[in-house]
Amino acid sequence: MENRFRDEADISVTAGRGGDGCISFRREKYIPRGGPDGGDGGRGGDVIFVADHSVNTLYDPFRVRSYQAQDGGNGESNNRHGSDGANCILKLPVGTVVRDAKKLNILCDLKTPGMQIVIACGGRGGRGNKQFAHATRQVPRIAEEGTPGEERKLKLELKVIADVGLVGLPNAGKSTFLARVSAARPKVGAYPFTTLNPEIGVVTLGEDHHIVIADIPGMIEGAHEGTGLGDKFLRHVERTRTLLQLIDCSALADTKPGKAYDIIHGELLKYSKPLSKRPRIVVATKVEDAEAEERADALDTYLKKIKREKCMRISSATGKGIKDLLRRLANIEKTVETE
Ligand SMILES: Nc1nc2c(ncn2[C@@H]2O[C@H](COP(=O)(O)OP(=O)(O)OP(=O)(O)O)[C@@H](O)[C@H]2O)c(=O)[nH]1
Ligand SMILES: [Mg+2]
Repeated sequence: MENRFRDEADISVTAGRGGDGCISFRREKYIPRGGPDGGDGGRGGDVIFVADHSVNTLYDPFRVRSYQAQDGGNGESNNRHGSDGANCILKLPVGTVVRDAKKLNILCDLKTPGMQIVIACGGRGGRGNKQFAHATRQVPRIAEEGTPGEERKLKLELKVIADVGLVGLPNAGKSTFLARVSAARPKVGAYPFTTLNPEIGVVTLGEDHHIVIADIPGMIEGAHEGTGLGDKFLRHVERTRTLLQLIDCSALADTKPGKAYDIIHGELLKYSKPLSKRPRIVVATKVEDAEAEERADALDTYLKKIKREKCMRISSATGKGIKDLLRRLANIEKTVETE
C-alpha cells in the first residue's frame, strides 16, 4: 500500500471575496419614483484550520495544495443581501505547526484537539446603494465593491505531541513494546527499519490517567547526516516529556549495549542539545535469559561510569519488568504535571 504518511506540506489558502453592493431603484406601478433598494454584498468565506485527532498525516494538504473559501454573493435589487460565502474547513493532525512560507514565523500551533483558527479571513461585502441614501442624496448611484479575501502561503509541519518518546537502534524492540502496553498495532519485524512512520499509542495507567507514547523509526550512526532513515523523525519526539531509550540486550543483538547507548545519545546530541538533556530512562529489552541479564549488567556498569541511572529491564515477550516501567513513567508524568 502507498505510504500516506507526510509530515510536511506547502499550501496556499485564499479566503472568499466579499460580494459587491448593488445599485438599484424600486420600480413599481403607481410608484413613480421608488427609492434606492440595492442590497449589500455577502461576506466572503473564511479558511479555517481545525486540529482533529482522527487525522494523523499531512497527506491531504501535501496532495491538494490550494484551498479556497467561497466568495460572497453580490447584493441584489429589492434590498436582497448577497449570500455569505461558505467557509473552507481543513482538518489537520493535532501537533501541526503552521508557518508563513516566506518569513517562517509560526502563525499557529494546533496543539489541542478541537482547536480552531481562522487562518485567512473572508472579505467584507460592499454596501448597496440603499445604504448611501440620505436627505441630501435621495438618488444614490453608488455602491461599494466587496473587499478581497486574505491570501496566504503556508508551510505546515507535523510535530507529534506525546508524553513519552521511544528511541533506539532498529530492532531494539520499540514497536513490540508499544504493542504490548497499548492498543496500537505497529508493524513488528525481525529486520531493521520495520517502522517507517511515527506511531502513537495510548497507555492506560489508571482511571483517567493515560499517557501517549510515540514510536519512531530506528536510528543508526550518522542518522543526522541522513544515513538510514535519517534523524528527521526525531521531530516527533521533540515534544515529549520523557524519552525511553531501548537497547537490545539479547545475544542476538548486533551491537553491544554500551555502544548502542552511545550511538543514539550521539545522534540525539547532534540533532538537538535540549532533546539530549530531556529526562531519559534507559531500558534493556529482550531480557529473558542469563545471558541477557549479563549484558544488562554490563550496560549498568557503563551507565554508572557516565553517571547515568541504572537501566530498567524488560521483556515484551514475557511481560517481565513492564509493570515496573509503566509505574515509573506514571510517577514521572505526575511530577511533571504538578511542577
Ligand atoms: N525475544 C524477544 N524478542 C523481541 C522482544 N521485543 C521485540 N522482539 C523482536 O525483535 C524484533 C524487532 O522488534 P521491533 O519491535 O520491530 O523493533 P523496532 O525497534 O520497532 O525496530 P524498527 O522499527 O526497525 O526500528 C522482532 O522480531 C521482535 O519480535 C522481546 O521482548 N523478546
Ligand atoms: Mg519499529
